[in-house]
Amino acid sequence: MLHFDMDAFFASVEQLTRPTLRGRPVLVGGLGGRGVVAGASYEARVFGARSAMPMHQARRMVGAGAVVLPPRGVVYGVASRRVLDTVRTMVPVLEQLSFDEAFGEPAELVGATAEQVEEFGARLRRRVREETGLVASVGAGSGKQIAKIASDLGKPDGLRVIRRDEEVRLLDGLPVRRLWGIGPVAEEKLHRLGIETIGQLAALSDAEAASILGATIGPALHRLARGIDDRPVVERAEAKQISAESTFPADLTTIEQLRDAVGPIAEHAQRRLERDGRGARTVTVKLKKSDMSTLTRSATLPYATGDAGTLTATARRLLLDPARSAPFAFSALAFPDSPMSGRSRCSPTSSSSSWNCPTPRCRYRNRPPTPAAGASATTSAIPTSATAGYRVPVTAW
Ligand code: TTP
Ligand code: MG
Ligand code: MG
Repeated sequence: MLHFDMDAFFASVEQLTRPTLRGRPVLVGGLGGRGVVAGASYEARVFGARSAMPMHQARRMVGAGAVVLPPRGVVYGVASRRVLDTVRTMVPVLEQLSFDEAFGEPAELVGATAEQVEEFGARLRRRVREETGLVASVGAGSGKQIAKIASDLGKPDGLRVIRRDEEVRLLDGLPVRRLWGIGPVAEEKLHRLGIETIGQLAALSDAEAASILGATIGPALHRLARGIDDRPVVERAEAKQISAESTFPADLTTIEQLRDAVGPIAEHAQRRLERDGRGARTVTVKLKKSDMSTLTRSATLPYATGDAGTLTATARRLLLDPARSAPFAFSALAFPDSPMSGRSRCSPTSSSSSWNCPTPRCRYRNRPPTPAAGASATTSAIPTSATAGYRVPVTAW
């Protein structure tokens, strides 16, 4: 199994496209007061700057030489496709994990020696470098888990092949959290029992692992901990929709509150869109009323965009005034569609209060109620105690 992951992807694309930035500590991310670092060049990491760190902290660490840039999602998307296309010339079937990394199992490496795998990995890295100007680190091992750990160990600008006989020793010493599928909750459970390393988890019996981690995933994690990982490479369809939702502790009762509430939800979805290097054409706002019924409104832009201002403004235009309609309990915002894909299911027609969905059996087909009319129809179904306003939960999926 091979795994590649691009080195400092966002920052490297910036350095590639703006040559004066080469060799300099580049921080890509939010520039505002609460902005965080999306990507940091290795020159910036020397000072301790990392992804997900508050930008002001990273800036302070790097000092006056820091180059701080806003992310350019569309450019990273183009670079990502170029990298993937290049890798596919040598590894036709890829399982993409994010836009800068993927697994592959090239047929010509079945039964190969470690030296042959090393030669192949070096060739792959060279080709990516020549075709895209970007650096990929490559890892190889008997399964996905080990290959991903290997590419990490190879960084920066490296290649690491983990042989069968090194595998167990290497896995045993790593913290349990490094194991696929072990999140903070499982980690906490294991820590409470004094199980800190993958080796300690591997040493449990099957029954013990199942009782701690659950009968569904326990046995699978236990197998991974023992270095048994036969998961195949599976090409995935790209996610077509990026969404964010929010729940509020108290109902929202005014259009101003609702407009304010949409801001952070839209930004959250926009950041994820940007991380994927994509844009969206269709913006959907989903509102849940106090009676738990939902209302979905969409608008399709003439072009795909990743611009936060445009996406947020579009979402805000789709809102309904709670004063003129039934209160909402929940609100969600989705940016369906990758840049090139189709149109929304329900689009506002001439005005945002009148809809006519092109889909024949859609509930919004030929149904253009004004918000006020829609409101009166639904308000009657809401218990009086719940009509106070909106309560908006956030979930991301
Ligand atoms: P990573 O592959 O995790 O990181 P990286 O490519 O910057 O650095 P390296 O792999 O060499 O350690 O993520 C790829 C890109 O995803 C990264 O360049 C920026 C973006 N990203 C975020 O926006 N937020 C994050 O928290 C992380 C980890 C990455
Ligand atoms: Mg990377
Ligand atoms: Mg990555």
